[in-house]
Amino acid sequence: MSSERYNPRAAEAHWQAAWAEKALFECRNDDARPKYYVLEMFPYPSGRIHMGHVRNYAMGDVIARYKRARGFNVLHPMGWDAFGMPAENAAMQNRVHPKGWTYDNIAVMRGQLQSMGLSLDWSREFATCDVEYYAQQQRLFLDFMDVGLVSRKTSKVNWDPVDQTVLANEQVIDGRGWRSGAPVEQRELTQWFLNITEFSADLLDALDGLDRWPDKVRLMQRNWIGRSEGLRILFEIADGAEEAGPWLEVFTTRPDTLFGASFMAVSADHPVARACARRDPALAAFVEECRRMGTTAEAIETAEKRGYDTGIRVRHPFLPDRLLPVYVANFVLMEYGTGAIFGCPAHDQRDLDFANAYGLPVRPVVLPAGADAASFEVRDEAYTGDGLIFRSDFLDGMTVEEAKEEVAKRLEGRLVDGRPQAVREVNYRLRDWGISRQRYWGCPIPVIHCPQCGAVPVPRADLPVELPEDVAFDRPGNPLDRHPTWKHTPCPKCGAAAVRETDTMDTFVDSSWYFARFTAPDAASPTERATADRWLPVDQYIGGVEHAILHLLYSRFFTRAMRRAGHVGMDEPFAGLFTQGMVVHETYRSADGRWLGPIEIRIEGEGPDRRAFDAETGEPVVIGPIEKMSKSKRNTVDPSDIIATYGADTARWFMLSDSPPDRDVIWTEAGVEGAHRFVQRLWRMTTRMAPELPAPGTPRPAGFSDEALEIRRATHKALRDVTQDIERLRFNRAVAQLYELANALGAAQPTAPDKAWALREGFELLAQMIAPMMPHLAEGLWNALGHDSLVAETPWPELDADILVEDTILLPVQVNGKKRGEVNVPAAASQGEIEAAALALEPVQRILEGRSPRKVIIVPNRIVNVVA
Ligand code: ANZ
Ligand code: ZN
Repeated sequence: MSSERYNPRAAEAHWQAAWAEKALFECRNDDARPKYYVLEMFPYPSGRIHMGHVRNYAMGDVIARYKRARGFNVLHPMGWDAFGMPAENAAMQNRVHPKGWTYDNIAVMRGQLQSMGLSLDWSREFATCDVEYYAQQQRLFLDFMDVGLVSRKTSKVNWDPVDQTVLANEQVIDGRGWRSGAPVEQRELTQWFLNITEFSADLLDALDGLDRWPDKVRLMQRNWIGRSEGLRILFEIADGAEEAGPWLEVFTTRPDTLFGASFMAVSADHPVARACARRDPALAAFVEECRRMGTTAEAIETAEKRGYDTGIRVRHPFLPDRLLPVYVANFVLMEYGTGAIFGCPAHDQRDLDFANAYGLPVRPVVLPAGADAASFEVRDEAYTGDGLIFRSDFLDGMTVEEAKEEVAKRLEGRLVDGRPQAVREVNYRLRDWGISRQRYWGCPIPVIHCPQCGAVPVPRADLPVELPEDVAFDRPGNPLDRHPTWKHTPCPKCGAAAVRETDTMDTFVDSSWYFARFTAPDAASPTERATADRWLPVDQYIGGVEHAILHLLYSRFFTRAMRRAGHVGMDEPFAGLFTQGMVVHETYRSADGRWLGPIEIRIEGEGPDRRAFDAETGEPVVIGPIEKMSKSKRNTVDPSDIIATYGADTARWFMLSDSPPDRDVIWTEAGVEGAHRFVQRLWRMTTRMAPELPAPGTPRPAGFSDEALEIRRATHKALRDVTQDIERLRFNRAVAQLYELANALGAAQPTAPDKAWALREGFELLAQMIAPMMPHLAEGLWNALGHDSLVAETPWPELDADILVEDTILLPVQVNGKKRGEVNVPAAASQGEIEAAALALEPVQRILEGRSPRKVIIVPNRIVNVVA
């Protein structure tokens, strides 16, 4: 069989069966070896895996296989993030049940992942829509209630009047529902919240300790949590509505700009706005209009800044004669700070836009370095940079920081109506997490609403609250809500007729603790505490940067919440995080603007002469920019097609080879073919060479010729570098090293016994080192080299570092005047190192029998004399 072409299809199935038969990747919780938990973000069962999955899981599998070979007890599980809208959309469009649709998709995708030869522990697999999983999630919800992390509040939501559901901000596109296209309304709804803001400070501070996370992800989290240090200041109401009260309280992060204040603004929901609206119908209309506006950051940033003068005037704290007008403004949120601000147009863009629209004064008070105080002006662009304070009385000449402190100190020390006029305050932009969704295909919130007792938790003994299966999707809205029987149930407290909560949980809840569940997927409680504590945190988490904010933040919150409820003993779920780049591909468009897929076109020529044609009609096709693979642009390549044609190893190898793993990788046909040629070459080289090599386990020769040493050097240099590259997740560099080693081995011939031995070592190590990336081929090569064991259960090779020392000298070693051997030491080795190397020689140790030598005499560059 030796020089036949390698047949990946047959070989891959064969080795997958061999691994499965020995259950090599099932890991045990009671294994005493050190643990290593590697996890890739679990997929949504959309129907088929895409190239992004292949890349993600190929990387995780390199780590898993490598760590296993290094002697770790590796946990590498897989599951399904299986609740969510697409299943319901499919139900509405195709009249299939969300459950059937989901589990069918899972079956297809499981098969696809298995064809990749991933070293996954399938015995731990679950889907978040399994009753066993969401039952435990309901238990967690009740536990979180008990420890004070659940609340019920009204909040403004984006409401899609056609689909009759709440939309996340991302689902509102240009003010319309992403699915229905209907104009989105703002509604006040009572919803369930998880109190993530209890941990704002800790979630922020602990980012510093996550030193194996990318800086950019930590920065994104920091910005999302959005800590700001500021001051609450009371402004005296000098003139205006009685009902507004004597003081207006604002929150500011820039008290240094106080002398530049030219107006005040309050949110449409602020009590002052409500009070004034009662006597002013025009203001009431404006307030209504503001409420309809979206609450997204984008809506607020992009909307035209508008306001309404209430007629109220307040007094500047340091300038008793300056009275500032109070507006109701559409860019001030009630949910942040105090819902009221002072506006300093010169140094805040929103304030400037507003001031320019309403003819309010613009007074610069921060002077940029090098600017001229007499002529410095701000017109259309606010100056938000640093500088020295001017035109500000006692603050003049101070830095921004000094001025902030000075204003704080003076106002803190001034009592008004018996309280300080200002207090320092830290604010966070992070909001509590509203988890209610008016959807069917999610985890039911385990609560019953009783007319007498209010919201009553479902008793734990009555869990799970199971989703009913007989639901109809013929109308929009939540099928749970209009189910004839499901929601009716007696109150667990008083027995009165009551109704179930029909909202289900945000699917981000499902993915916030699955990594903990994998540690004991069959436990009768959310976790098995001791087991979870042994496995967590995940040592290496890998996924797309699109989850850098919400998923990771929610998981970090959940871990803290689970700790408070006694389910885990740590705060942070992921010790190491890696965010992989995307898989991108050229795009193709026909003359009439249709997108064409890579298999629908034919390429001719190369370089500047490269042209594309419609494979069917022969019409010319425009080659467009390289973009993220997406169905809409049809520039996707189906992993199953690639695996069927070239095998999983080729796909994995190519995914790992071309670009650094955190960058985008360009999928090209030529690249895949190149990878496949390498697979064939390795097979050919190894099977041809194997018969000429000494048997496995042949003792190492006493010495090596220069040529043999050269082979060994290439081998061990590759081992050293590949090991480091895998440890540092630089897979593309590891791949490059392996190409180089293959070239070196391919050029050598086993013309003498020492060279043949060195070649066996080289080919064996090559097979072992490609195993994390191309596990099937590696088994084939290992087998061709005469082993009946599996590479997947063979330890990582030992590095022979000595032979890598380029400038070495060979020193004879004598014991009591008789030559017993030689040591190969770096030319620059110290006396101590030479002595240690000499004493480590096997014949020397035999003579010493564990005693220390009486004396070691080293004649530099000549000889080592051991006196025993
Ligand atoms: C005066 C001022 C002058 C401000 C200046 C900024 C620049 P961060 O950093 O995000 O916390 N603000 C306060 N509460 C607000 C609310 N409810 N809605 C909208 N804006 C609000 O932002 C704090 C700044 O945002 C505050 O500092 C306040 O404007 C505004 F040159 O006060 B500042
Ligand atoms: Zn009751």
